[in-house]
Amino acid sequence: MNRFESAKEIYKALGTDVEAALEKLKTVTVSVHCWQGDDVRGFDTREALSGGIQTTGNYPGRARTPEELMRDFDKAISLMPGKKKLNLHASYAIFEDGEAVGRDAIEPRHFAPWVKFAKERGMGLDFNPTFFSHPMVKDNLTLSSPDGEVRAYWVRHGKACVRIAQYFAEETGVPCVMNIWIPDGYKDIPADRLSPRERFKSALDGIIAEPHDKDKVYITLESKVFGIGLESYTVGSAEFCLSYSMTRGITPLMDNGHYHPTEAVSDKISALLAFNDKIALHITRPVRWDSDHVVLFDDETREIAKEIVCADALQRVFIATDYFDASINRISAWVTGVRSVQKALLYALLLPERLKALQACGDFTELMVLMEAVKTAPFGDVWSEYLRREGIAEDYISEVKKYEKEVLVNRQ
Ligand code: RNT
Ligand code: ZN
Repeated sequence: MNRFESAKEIYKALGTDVEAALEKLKTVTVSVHCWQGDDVRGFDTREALSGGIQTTGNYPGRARTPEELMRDFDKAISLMPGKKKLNLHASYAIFEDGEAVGRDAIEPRHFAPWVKFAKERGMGLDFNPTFFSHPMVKDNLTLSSPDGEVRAYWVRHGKACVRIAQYFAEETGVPCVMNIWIPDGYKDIPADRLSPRERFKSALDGIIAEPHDKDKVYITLESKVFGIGLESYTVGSAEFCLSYSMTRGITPLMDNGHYHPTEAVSDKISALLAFNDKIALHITRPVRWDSDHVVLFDDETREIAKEIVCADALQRVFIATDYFDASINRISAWVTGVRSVQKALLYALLLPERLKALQACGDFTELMVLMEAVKTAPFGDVWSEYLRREGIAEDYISEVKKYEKEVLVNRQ
């Protein structure tokens, strides 16, 4: 018996149908963020990364142009199994030579090369307005700014992005998730916490009023607890964003780096599923702060996947990655993070159904024993088989190193 067949037997004894798990995994889409490839720089401005988020490291080979980013993304996805989408930010607009277009005036045509790229690969596209790294961010404020001109500029940006999201969905035939996250906040104790939130609320109302098909464009809103330089107050806090989403019928998005360190997004998933048809996630790895480290196959990533799978919500949760590490090979970072999410999903799909029943009948003793037994089941053999069926090699570091030598080191 080969290792996979033997693993199948072991899982069967635990009560798991391995083939069914593998089949189900094939139906899950992970939205892969484009911004790991260029340290969240984008192409539309020369501004430094702002908004209280940071990349650290100076590993050689950052993608500097759309062509380089596409090439790197291609390399990365060639090393990832499963269904993928490409997640773009508005700052990745591609302008003709000499064309100067404000973010408030971007159009679908500025993303036509990305649409072509996605279509050729049979992938859907997700989108994000970019409310950072831009001169119209004043005092770290965008949609909540007391300056009406600043607010209006960013509302126009948001609306332009809704139109682009609609275009993405129509062109690719895959619904587009358009996520709104603003960095707005204050470094020090604010005198007035309510006014910025009231302004953010009306500005959001303006953006979501832009006509779009609700079954093609899913507008999501991402909350946050603090940013670098914005430690004391964040306009788009968890309570604000959740209340806004619920009252406006848009989709809440949770980034697992955006909560206090002892809070766990894994525990929040079911709470939101009880009230929302769809929810969205940014999967990241916060180390002591919202550091956006590369996602690993760790406890919380597994627990997040477990919650989605146990709630039978794989088709209700938009799963996206969001991390950026500039201290190691960026292609490897991309692949390690996305593979970790996929591993976690497979791990969750291999959990015995019986666990839930044990909880329901109050057999907490056997529940604990079975949960522990699963941890040492031959997961790796099932993962290897999954990769084999997807036509993806287990090893990716040699490919990455080869690409680094042939392509990345020449980018000085
Ligand atoms: C920032 C948010 C946001 C960004 C990306 C680039 O803390 O997580 O999602 O990381 O939009
Ligand atoms: Zn995020």
